[in-house]
Amino acid sequence: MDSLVRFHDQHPQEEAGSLCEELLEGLTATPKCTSPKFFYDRRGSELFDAICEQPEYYPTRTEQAILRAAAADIAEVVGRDATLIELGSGASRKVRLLLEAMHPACYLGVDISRDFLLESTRRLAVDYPWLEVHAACADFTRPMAWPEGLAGERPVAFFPGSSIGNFTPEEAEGFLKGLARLLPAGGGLLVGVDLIKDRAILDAAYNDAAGVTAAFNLNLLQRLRHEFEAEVEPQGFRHRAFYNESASRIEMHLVSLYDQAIRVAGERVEFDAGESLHTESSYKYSIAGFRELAGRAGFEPRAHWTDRDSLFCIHYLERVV
Ligand code: AVI
Repeated sequence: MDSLVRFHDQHPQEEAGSLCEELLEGLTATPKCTSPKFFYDRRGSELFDAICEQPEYYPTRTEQAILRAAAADIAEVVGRDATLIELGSGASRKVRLLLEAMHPACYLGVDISRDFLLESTRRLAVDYPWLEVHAACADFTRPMAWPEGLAGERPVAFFPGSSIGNFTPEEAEGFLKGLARLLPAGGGLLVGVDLIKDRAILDAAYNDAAGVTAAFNLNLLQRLRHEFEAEVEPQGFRHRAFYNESASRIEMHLVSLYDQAIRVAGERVEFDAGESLHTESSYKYSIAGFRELAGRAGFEPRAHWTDRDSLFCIHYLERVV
């Protein structure tokens, strides 16, 4: 085993069959939809990283700038010696901006992608030799328990990137309620949330000029071909993303360019010309709106940090019992 990282394997059993069922359920629904989780095969994850580098896609660099500028302040509010738990830790890049200032008793990275998780937590352990590093391979969107043997008494979850925006508000509330159950009174949540703003900024962020977001969206069809025996021509679809103001969300769609039938896992799925497959929603919140949602889930707002242009917000919420 690894001497630098304590690894906890909580990965659910192979679920290819149920993934396929879930996919077909969405493809045969009206209107057609798929969960954003289907974006993230290897290529999809690379394309998402590339999206974060696009000049129009402000969330990543804005959140990083807030973390950099507010790290000392955040540490003061959150306190030292917490058990810092990063949900969907991926490359564990953003948490680096907090570690020195927060000096947690231990760090736990939680991610579903085992190899990626091990690689990035190992790097963290090398770069921060004073830090006790744990890694849990788990699907944190499902009920889970913190692994045994974590140092520190006050768990603080870190959920950056506005990933919470890819849940519907009802799902987000359910997710936060589940998280609240895992936190004792005084435990906390540091969460990055994209703010409601001028639609031109939002529309541009999801329609970058280099076409990376379009490639990310269309890559879903390639994944269906490789992993779900789909017969589908990606050239038969186009990327569409727009801000739906009444629902406070960006919607991403793949729009069929003509009448066509595709096949997924042996099932025939028909598209009319112009019909769309809704592939992702990215909800945006006001500061007050997100606080209300978190309040319904058992959290109380303690502090928040935003950028000068009010593009993005990091909330610190405490578990109240
Ligand atoms: C991962 N998530 C927060 C991104 C977002 O902005 O909703 C995914 C994304 N989709 C298109 N661009 C980025």
